[in-house]
Amino acid sequence: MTAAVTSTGNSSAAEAAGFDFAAYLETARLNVEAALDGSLGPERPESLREAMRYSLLAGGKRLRPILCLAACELAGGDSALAMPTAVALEMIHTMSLIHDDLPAMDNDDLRRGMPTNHKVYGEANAILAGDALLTRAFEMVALRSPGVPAEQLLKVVGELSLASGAPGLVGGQVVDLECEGKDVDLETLEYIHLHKTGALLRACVLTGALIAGAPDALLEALRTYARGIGLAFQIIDDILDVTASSEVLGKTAGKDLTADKTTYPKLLGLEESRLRADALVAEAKAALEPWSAGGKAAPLLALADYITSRDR
Ligand code: GRG
Repeated sequence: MTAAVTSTGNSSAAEAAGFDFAAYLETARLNVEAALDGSLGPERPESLREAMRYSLLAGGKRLRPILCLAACELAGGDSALAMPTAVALEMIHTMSLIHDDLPAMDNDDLRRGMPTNHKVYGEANAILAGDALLTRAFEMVALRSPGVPAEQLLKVVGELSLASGAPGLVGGQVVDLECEGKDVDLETLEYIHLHKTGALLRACVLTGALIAGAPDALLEALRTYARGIGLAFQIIDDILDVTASSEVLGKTAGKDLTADKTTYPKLLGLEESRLRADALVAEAKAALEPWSAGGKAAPLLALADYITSRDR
């Protein structure tokens, strides 16, 4: 289920200091899976609930909710209080995957090792299941986050809105679609990925930290961290698209080439792309250095390494 966490490269430093990242990741993932499983209530009609659950419980690395929980812990908070927000983040992510796969967008038929939502439930139902997941995400925060002060929840709602809408995923997706088949420079590519991929990863760490009442300086450090891991994540995604199989990825490999998309390997070559991803992860980790005392940052540091060492 999880990618090969035993080959997490630089996280061996954290492991040497007594932090077992593989165990951390697996425990967090199981907790997230349980929370996701219990997150959908009496949605009606049943056909809508089924389509929502199909994609939400289809697996995936659960990186976004785990980042949220880890940031909450780093800021000294109780990660149980952040779980509804962690679930909300995975709902937004899942929704974006459902819509991304639609014929009007990337037109894909494989996701998380299973037929895409619209292949199973039809296009209209897939659009609506995505819409319902997106709105349910906000319900999770606003109405199903006991124990978190309203002022903090309001900030969380703000971050989720920024990450989802025109300033985030939607904006990035529009530019991405507009650029298909065109020559794209590195600056535009970075814009697309900071919005399509980076914005939600930033919301993950910021919301987790906000729930813990983190000071501004830590929020700023987390923004820098998120920028680094967001871009690195996408560079690795681009690399895996050309080097990994559909079977391992659980989605169609080689898609970027078919769709005539500009990618980091296309602009920089594979070797240079990997070096860039490594440098971005190093920048991300450096931002957390002042907050690393007592090993509190170990999960986020190891998660940054995991992003570049993952195989899917
Ligand atoms: C959010 C309102 C709203 C609309 C969505 C379709 C769309 C607009 C945006 C596309 C966003 C998108 C699909 C970006 C790609 C991000 C990415 C690299 C996804 C893969 O993430 P992984 O590898 O996947 O974490 P798993 O399956 O492991 O969760």
